[in-house]
Amino acid sequence: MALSNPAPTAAGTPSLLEGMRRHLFLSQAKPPSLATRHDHYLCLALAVRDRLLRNWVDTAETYTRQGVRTAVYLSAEYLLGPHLENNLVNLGLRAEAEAACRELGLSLDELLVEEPEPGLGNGGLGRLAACFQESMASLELPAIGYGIRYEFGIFRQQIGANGQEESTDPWLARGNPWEVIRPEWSYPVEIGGHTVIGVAYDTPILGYGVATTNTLRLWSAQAPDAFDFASFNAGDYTRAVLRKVQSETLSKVLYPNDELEQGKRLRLSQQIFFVSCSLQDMFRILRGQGLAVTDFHRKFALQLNDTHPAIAVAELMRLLVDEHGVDWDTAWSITTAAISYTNHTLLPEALECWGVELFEQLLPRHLAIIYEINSRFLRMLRIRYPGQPELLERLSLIEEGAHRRVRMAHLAVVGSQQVNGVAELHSRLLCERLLPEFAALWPEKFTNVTNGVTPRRWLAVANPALADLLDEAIGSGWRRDLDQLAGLEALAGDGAFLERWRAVRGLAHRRLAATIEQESGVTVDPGSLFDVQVKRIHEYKRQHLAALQVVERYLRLRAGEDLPPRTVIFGGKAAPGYAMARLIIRLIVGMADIINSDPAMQGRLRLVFLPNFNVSLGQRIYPAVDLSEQISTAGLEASGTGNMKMALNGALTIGTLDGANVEIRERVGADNFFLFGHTAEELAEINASGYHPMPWLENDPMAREAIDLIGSGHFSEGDRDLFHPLLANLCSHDPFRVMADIGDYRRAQNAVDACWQDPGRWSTMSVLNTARCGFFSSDRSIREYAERIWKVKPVPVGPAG
Ligand code: NBG
Repeated sequence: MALSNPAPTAAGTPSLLEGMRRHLFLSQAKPPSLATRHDHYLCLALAVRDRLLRNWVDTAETYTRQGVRTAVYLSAEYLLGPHLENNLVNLGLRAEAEAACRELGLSLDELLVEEPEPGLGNGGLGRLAACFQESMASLELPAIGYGIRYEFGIFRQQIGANGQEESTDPWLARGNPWEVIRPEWSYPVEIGGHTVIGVAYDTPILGYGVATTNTLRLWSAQAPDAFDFASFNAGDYTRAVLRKVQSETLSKVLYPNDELEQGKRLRLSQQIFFVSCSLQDMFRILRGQGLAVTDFHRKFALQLNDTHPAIAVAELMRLLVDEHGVDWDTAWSITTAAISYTNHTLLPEALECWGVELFEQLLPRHLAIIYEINSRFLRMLRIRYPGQPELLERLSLIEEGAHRRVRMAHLAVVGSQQVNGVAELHSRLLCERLLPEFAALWPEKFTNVTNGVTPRRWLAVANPALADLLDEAIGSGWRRDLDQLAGLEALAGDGAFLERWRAVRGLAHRRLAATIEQESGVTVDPGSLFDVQVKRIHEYKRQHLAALQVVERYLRLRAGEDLPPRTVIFGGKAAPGYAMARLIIRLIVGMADIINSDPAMQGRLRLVFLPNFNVSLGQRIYPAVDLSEQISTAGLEASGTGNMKMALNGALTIGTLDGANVEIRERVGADNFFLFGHTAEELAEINASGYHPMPWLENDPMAREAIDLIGSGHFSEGDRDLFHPLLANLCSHDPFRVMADIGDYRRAQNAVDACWQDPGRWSTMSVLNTARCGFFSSDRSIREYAERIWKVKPVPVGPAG
C-alpha cells in the first residue's frame, strides 16, 4: 500500500486545548504539577503547529505536482519576530487559543512573551525580508526563502550607566518548536580548501486566511566528520575537534552591520555557504521534477536581497558550467535571466567589496569565473565606448589599485535581469549617483519597487484595539486589501468616531507607559505626546539631531516657557564597533538621567531610551506613537519601513524628503505631515560649494546653547570630554548636515506643539494618516515584484488529491 498522509480534513486534528494537554505529556513529558510557563508556551506552539502541518504539506505537494514557477528570495538576514501570535492570527485561531489558555488557568499574553524572537537580522533589511515572506504566502505565490540559521542572532542590548552593553542572544537554547530539520537535504560547500556541510532547517510561513504555507529554509553549518580520529587516537583531543568547531562557526553568529574591516573573512564564507547550499537545493528540486538544468531560469526567479548573496552570480555559473557541463554562453543567459538584485543603500561603506587576495584564498574558482565574466563584459564595453578607458575602469567588476577588490554590486548588476531600489527617490538616486554608468548602459534594467510592511503583524497583531475599531468601521477586508483603509476618510471628521479613535490610542499609550516603567523605571504621562525615534543608531539617521532638539526643549522649559507635555522615546542598537553611534546612546542616557530627575521637568518632559529594540518591542511601540521621527539626511535613507508602520498606526510624521517619507507625504497629504530640512538636491548644491557647519551655528543661538550645555558636562557628571568627539564632529565637519537642518527642524517641532494643542485636529490628521497608508502594504510591493520582475503567478493550494 502506498504511503499517504492522514486525510486532509479537519477531523482528527485536535483542538488547541486537547493539543496542549497532549503535548505536555507527549512532547514535554511532564505532569501538570511540574510544568513551567515555558512548557505551556511550547505546548501551545506545538498544538498550533499540528494545526498548520496539513496546509504546509499540501502546499509542498501542490507546488511539486504542478511544477510551478517559483520565486526564490536569497537573504543573509530575516528579522522574523515571534511566530506564535502571528500564526494564530493568520490561522484565525487567536480566540480559540485564548479560550484554551483560560480553560487551563493560563493567560495567552503571558505565554506569548515566553517565545524568544529569532533576531536573524540587523534592522530594516532583515525585517523587510520577513514581511515579504509573509506577503508572498498571503498572495498564494509559490516562493521559498533561503538564509542562514544563525545560532546567535543580533546581540541583546542592555543600557547601563555607560550606554550600550551587549550580550549574546541564545535564541535556540530552549528549543525551537517552529523548525523541522531536514538532514536528507544537506550539501557540501568548499571554502578555502575545506568542505563544510549545510543542513536545511525549514520554518513554515503562513499566509493570512489562505491554505498557502510557504517555507523559509535556513542552513546550518556542520563539519563533515564529528572529529578527527587520527588526532584523537594520538591523544590530541583539542585538535581532534578543531575542524568541527571551525566549520560550525560559519552559522554561529549574525554579523552586526556597520562594522568595518573586522571579520570579513567569515562573512564572505557565510555568503558563499548559504548561497551555494540554496543553489544546490534548487538543482535538486529541478531534478526531482524531471526538468533539465537548462530550465533553471524558467523554474526559478531569484531575488538578491542586497549584495550579501551576490556571489550567487558566480556560483550559479560554476554549478552550470563545472558541475552540469553547460557551455559558458548558455550558462550566462540562464544566470542573467534568473537573477535580479535589490539595492538597499547608497552609503559607500555598506557597498561590499572583497579583497582579491581574500577571494583567492577562499574561493579561487569563483574568482576565476568573475575574471572571465569581467573580461567578456569589458570586451563588450570597449566596442561600445571606444577610447574611454576611465569609463571602463569605473564599470569594471574589479577595483584597481594597490589593493584590488571585487565590487559585489557591479557583479550583481551585470548578472541580473532587473535591478531595483526600494523607494522612488532612492531608485532615482541609484541611477543618478551610485551607478550612473550602468543606468546609461542598460536603462531598461533599472526599476523601483517601493517597500511595504505586512498589515497582519504590524496592525492586526500589534494593535488589536485599532484592528477591532477598523473592523467595525470599514469591515475586516483591510487585512487582505489594505487599500480598503480609504474607507476611513469619511469618518475623519466624525466626532463620535474620533472619540473612539482617541480611546484606542489612549489604550496603546497606557500599555507602552507600563512597558517603559517596567524596562527603564521611568514613569511617563500617558496623556503626553509620544515622540518616537526607534531604528538602528546611525549618524545618517541623525538621532543626535533629535537629541539636540530635546536639549533645546529642556532649556526652554527651564526658562519658563509653556510647552505641551512630551515623552521622547528612543530605541535602537548601535553596531558594537561604531564608536560615534555608541556615544549618541550615551548622550541620550545621560540626558535622560538629568531630565527625568529634574522636578521642573515633571509633567512636561520625559526622555526614555528603551533597551533592546526588536520586533516584539516594536509591536508594543508603534501603536502608541504620536510623532514619528524620520529625520535622516536627505538622500541617505533608502526607504525606511518604521515610517510606514507608524503612519499606518495613526502617527504623524516629522521628516525630511528622504526615502519613502516622500511617498508617505504625497499620499497622506502635505497638511498631515511635518516637513522640514534640505532636499537631496539642495544638499548636493551646498556640498558642491563647500559645506561648513560654523556659519549655520553662528546664526543659531539656540543650537549653540544646546551644544554648549552638553559640552559643559551637564549631562555627564561634569565630564567635559566625554561628548567631545560628537560635538567636535558636529562643529567642524558635520558630515550629516545636522547644523544645516536644525533651524528648520525646530520650526517644524513648534508646529507640532501647536497642532497637538488642538486634539480634534490632531486626531483627524491621525485618522487620515491611517486611511491613506494602504499603499504601504508589503502585499502591494510583492505584487509588483511578482508581476514585473519575477513573472510568478498565484497558485491556490487546495487539499491534496
Ligand atoms: C536598509 C535601509 C532602509 C530600508 C531597508 C529595507 C540596509 C543595507 N538597508 O532605509 O537603510 O528601509 O534597507 O529596504 O540595511
